[in-house]
Amino acid sequence: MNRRKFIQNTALSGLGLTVGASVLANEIPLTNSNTELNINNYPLVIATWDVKNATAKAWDVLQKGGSAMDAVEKGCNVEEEDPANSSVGYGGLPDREGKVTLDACIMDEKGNYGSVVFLHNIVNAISVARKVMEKTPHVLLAGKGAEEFALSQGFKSQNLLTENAKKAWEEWKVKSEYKPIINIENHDTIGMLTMDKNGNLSGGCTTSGLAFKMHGRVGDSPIIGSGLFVDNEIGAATATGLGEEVLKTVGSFLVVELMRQGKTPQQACEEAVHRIMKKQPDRKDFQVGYIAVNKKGEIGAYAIHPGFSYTVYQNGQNNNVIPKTYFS
Ligand code: SD4
Repeated sequence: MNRRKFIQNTALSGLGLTVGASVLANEIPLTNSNTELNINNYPLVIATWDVKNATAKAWDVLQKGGSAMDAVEKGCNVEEEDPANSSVGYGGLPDREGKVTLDACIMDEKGNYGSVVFLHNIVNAISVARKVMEKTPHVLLAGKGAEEFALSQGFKSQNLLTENAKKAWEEWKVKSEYKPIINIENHDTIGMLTMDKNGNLSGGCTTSGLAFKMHGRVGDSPIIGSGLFVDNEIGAATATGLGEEVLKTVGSFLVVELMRQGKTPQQACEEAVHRIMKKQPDRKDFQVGYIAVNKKGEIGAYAIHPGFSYTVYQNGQNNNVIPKTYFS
């Protein structure tokens, strides 16, 4: 879905937001069959937003026999390097001081996790997160330390602020109002889940975070259990949208745990959104979207508002899909 479509969708959603008719999760019967493998469903790649180039790259890695971990890293790199994506890597919109700061994490089928937060000057934050996972005794590096570690691993230092992003920041500074607009200003964070030909899962999430955030702000995307969670016995989930709300409900972990209890990926994503909305049913000014996959290679997705989409590459087809939403 392109930017204009988002603007249209947001305008439409502003005309009449009503609570969607989806069934409350506690009324959904448990299925208990989420852990059986179904070879017809994988390999597969699923990612937040319309990121067909990224899912195609990940699919290509899987087709060549690559691991789910390699696929997720290479797929996410595509968006990090694309200056047209204003929520990720090079070309990401800066914070209110004009600095582009990146958050990313990665998780493999063994439950290993690596993360970087508040990283400056390095395009491929997800690859640095993988190095943290593989080469250090830690799981999360922040700021200057993360940058120094990246440089020690051979990553190049680069100014991430493009002319377009600088211009957007200068325009924003005129009013300096922090009102992230649903689906427009802060979309395209890439959360990607991959399942290789053996049915093993990995996931990654990479972002420049919310545009014009406070300097030092870190969102959900690099935090295990919030922006991403992978449990190779059960499934995986990832999030996009207002990170503060995902963090408060440990959203991705919640989705995976709900699948462990027998819910389908779709039911689990819906329940995780309902947990957020239950505490603030009348608040309509923010977006959160989840995508999930279970061990059978079944997928689910759900968001608060229309305007969210995800991309799935499965059975040789790369499709952008619009999921159900809480508000219609
Ligand atoms: C954050 N969740 O930093 C991210 C933003 C996002 O699409 O998902 N944008 O809060």
